[in-house]
Amino acid sequence: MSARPENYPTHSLGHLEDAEHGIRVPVTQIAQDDSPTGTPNPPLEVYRTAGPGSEPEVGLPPLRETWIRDRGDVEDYAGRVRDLADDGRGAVRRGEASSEWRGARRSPVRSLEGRTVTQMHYARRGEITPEMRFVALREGCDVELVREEVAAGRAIIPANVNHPEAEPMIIGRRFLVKINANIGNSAVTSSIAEEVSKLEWATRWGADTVMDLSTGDDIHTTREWILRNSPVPIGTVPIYQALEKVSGDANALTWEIFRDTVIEQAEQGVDYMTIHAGVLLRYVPLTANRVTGIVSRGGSILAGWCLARHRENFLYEHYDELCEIFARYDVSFSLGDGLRPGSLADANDAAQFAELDTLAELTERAWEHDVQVMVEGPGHVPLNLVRENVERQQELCHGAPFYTLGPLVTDVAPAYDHITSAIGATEIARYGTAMLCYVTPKEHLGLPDRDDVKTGVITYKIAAHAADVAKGHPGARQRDDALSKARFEFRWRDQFGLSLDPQLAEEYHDETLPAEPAKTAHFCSMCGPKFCSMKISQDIRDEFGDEAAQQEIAAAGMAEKSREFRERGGTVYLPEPGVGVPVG
Ligand code: IRN
Ligand code: FE2
Repeated sequence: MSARPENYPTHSLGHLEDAEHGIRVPVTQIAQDDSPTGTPNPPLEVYRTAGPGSEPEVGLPPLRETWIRDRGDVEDYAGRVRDLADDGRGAVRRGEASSEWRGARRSPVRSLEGRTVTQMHYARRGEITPEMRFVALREGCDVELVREEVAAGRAIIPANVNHPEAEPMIIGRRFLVKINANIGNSAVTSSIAEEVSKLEWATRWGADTVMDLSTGDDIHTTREWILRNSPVPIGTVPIYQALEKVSGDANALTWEIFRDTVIEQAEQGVDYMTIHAGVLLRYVPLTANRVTGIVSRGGSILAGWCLARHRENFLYEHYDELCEIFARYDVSFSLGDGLRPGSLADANDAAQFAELDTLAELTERAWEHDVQVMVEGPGHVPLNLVRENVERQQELCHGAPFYTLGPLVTDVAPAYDHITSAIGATEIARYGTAMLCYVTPKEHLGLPDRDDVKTGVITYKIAAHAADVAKGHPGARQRDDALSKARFEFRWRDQFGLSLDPQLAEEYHDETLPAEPAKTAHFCSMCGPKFCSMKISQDIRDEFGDEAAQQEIAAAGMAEKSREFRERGGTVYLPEPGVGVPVG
């Protein structure tokens, strides 16, 4: 097992421990130097999703396997994965042949007939699972809060029983804001190993979940490799694979083909699936006068299907069956926003909000099956209309987690849409969105490469974190405060180490001040030694002593000003000399 390289020399792998229940949560420990005064600065422990590292062909250790089996409500069975491999349905067979899988081949599990194995089900029965303990430790909160929020549907822990490798993660407004990175969205990719390396790359920079949007030939095998190597929950949009199975002919799609695809993916361990069941036949005409029509891929496939057959969306019609399948594996719904606006002009329109009404109905129907749900949201929305989106969703869907794609707050900046969307993402998360789907600089233009993935993830980490701070989330500002202190004390290396992208911060610094002593210099290249505000502030502090002494000086200064004020007659508006008496 190769250990995952850490981001920076001051970073190391640490653990939060719940010894009583045998649960260990990995964290990144960031070491810090002492302050110039000699005061030690304790290492900072920060949230980490990169997992322990794996060899792609072997996969990660199945962390949750015993937790799942000890509950005694799942069974092994042959499963469709094997059936499919035997019946020669293209993708699977080709995939099986091209992979050299050396890890343990597990047969899939599912719940015993009639049993529900969702985290929501246990939570509602008052049971605390190891998964709940894990996320509580990770979030630094009481496990009872986790159980309550999951039971009420206000948070989800996407945790398919066939994805034992995953470290449990919670999505809900009472918890840290999460971010998702999409990988693998082209038919012309890249080897499977490359997809795994994209996954590692995304989690290394802090993705909390990853969606595999692969559409290529080896779709099944690619997903298998991703799942076996993923320490974070994996999401998919099964309609994409279903469409592949009918060679891209949307009219040929049927419920049966879709259902089989869902089961196939559930057996592999997909933790949440985007289901565009809210695109109803009668809503499609509402998009006719839009500037950008239907921009959701899944949404347009289903709208096309509904129109061609003039029938109701089969996902809506068979929704309860879908719930029953999800309940047996603990797959979470990510209710797709197939009618989300694709431009500022279309934001908050009738089509979007009609679909949201249906997503609210579907949320409650899933809850009747104890199936976990989050609801997807836009898109493109002007800043002044962003807040309404999350408030409306939260009200209609009774607090079910909102998961939004940005939104972009302007359409004028292709190549910078990670920024236009991070502005909307920060705003929407601040008012309660639980997870943000990242947008990369290539949005609307092309496929993201490694650099774009990194830029997208870090941009979204910033949005999520800024929202956590604005929400007053307990402890959210710790890292900011530590970094600010390091900056003020000219502990350059700590400043880099505490930042989201230590290497780049260091690189930028070194561009102008490459010499090693500059890392301890009490100034930076922006203002130089003479004009550094931090340096001047420190000099002031040195001259006037500690905080108490400064307060005394400040108090004396204030008293003096107050005396002056009274002596001048005690009016707030003072006439300029020689101008005369003010009139009003
Ligand atoms: C998130 C919120 N709204 C949409 N998303 C994501 O967009 C969704 O989860 C998926 O990863 C991606 C593409 O979805 P469509 O275009 O098929 O709806
Ligand atoms: Fe867009």
